[in-house]
Formats: sequence, structure tokens, C-alpha cells
Amino acid sequence: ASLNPDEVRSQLNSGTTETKLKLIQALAEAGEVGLPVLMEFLLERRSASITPVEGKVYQILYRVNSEPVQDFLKTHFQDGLLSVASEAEVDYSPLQQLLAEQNFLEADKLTLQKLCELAGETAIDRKWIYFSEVKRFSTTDLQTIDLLWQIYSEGKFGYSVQRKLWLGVGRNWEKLWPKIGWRQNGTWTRYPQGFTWDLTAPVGHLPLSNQLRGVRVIEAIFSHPAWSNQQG
Ligand code: UYC
Repeated sequence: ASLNPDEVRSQLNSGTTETKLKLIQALAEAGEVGLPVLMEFLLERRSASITPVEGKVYQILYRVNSEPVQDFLKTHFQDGLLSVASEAEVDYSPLQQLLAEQNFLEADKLTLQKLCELAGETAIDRKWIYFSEVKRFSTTDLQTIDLLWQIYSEGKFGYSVQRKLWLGVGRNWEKLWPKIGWRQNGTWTRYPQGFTWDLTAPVGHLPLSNQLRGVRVIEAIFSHPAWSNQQG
């Protein structure tokens, strides 16, 4: 990728997601010179719909140890990149924070906790959810959680990403597990050390759903109306 600013700008506005992600990575590696282009890009995308492209730019800027860049983020994105909608009055900003930092292990734990908050007091105390509680989850809230995982993972992670893979293997769990790295050579991947907590993980690897009580919770999540307008 060329780092001529005008060319970069035009590619950032027209290329495929993959081209854009590569270009953004190149800009990040170019150091100081790439930063103004990334900030300008993010500012222009402020009222647009947020995708993994904006998520990656945000994550790069977030990591830059420079006062002007941090001031820029504070001024324009005080509450993070996405305004995290909830009908259930659950606060997703700590989840956004962890995902922006690519702290995927803690983000995964917090996601399970947020599902308990969605299910209510008894699930919060129990620390896990019943499959029957999932039906009542707000569509907005599930979509917020999913969008957060997607935008901060270059589109790799999230329930809707996992669901598409599941539909792609004819809803066959035994075919899904090895695809997303939850089972390898007939053995369950060990939690937490066996899992891959960064973007080298297979597509759909995160977030995790503990299968100790069976597939009914993950099946209920995949069957929720939140994804019903999405193609398999
Ligand atoms: N764990 O093996 N898991 C836990 C997964 C299983 C087990 C948590 C995923 C298989 C025990 C998460 C897989 C299994 C504990 C996950 C996996 C098993 C535990 C923490 C691959 C044994 C309790 C959150 C399918 C054969 C350990 C939570 C403890 C925890 C996720 C064992 C996120 C995706 C069937 C004994 N496992 N889990 O829900 O210290 O507890 O409490 O899925």
C-alpha cells in the first residue's frame, strides 16, 4: 500500500473491508505520519455506521502514547466509538473499553456477566444463565454485544459470526467445534489457557459459551430473533 496521503484517503473511502484493514495496518506501522490521516478518517465517520474498519482505527489510536491523540479521542469519542444502546439498562461501556484494548479474556468474562445481568437478579447470583432466559433478552442488547465484538475484532468475533458458521455446517455442533477451535483432535479446548485470546484465533472463536450444561444456551442465543434479518 502506498502511503501518499491523497491515495490513502481515497482508498479508505472506496476499497473493500480487507483492503481498508490492510491499509490501516500499514498506516499504523508508518508511525507518526499515519496518525493525522487516521484521526481525520475517524472524525469523518463519526455519524456513520460503525464497522470493524472504524474499530481498528480506534484501537490503533487508543494505543498511541501521545497527548494530542488521546486529547482527540477524549474530545470526539468520550464514550468510546459506539454509543452502546441498551433497552435493559445494562451498561456496556466497560465491555467496549476492554474490547478496544483487545483484552479479549476479560471482555469474554464480562460478556458472560452481562448476559446474567440481562437475565436478571437470580442469574446474577447464579453466575450462569438458563437457556429459557435467553428468549427474553432484548434484541437491542444482544445486537450491541455482538456489534462490539465485531467492530473490535476486524469482524472475526461475535455471536452472529458464530451463528453464520453454525448455519453453514447445517447446525451440526460436532462440525462447528473444530471450526471455531473449541474442540481439537476430539478433545475439548481447556479454559482458559487452551483458547486464543487475540486476533490470530479462528473466526468465531469468541465469545465463549460454556458447554458444561450442554448446547441449549448457545442454541438459544443463535435462535434469538436478534439475528433473524441476517442471511445465513
Ligand atoms: N470451556 O471446555 N468449564 C468455563 C469453555 C466445557 C469447565 C468458562 C468452552 C466442556 C469447567 C468458560 C469450552 C468442559 C468449568 C468456559 C470449554 C468444560 C468451566 C468460565 C469448549 C469439560 C468451571 C465461565 C467447548 C469437558 C471451571 C463459566 C471453574 C468454565 C468455556 C469444563 C467461558 C467454550 C464441556 C469444569 N468454560 N466446559 O461459565 O474453575 O463458568 O469454575 O465446555
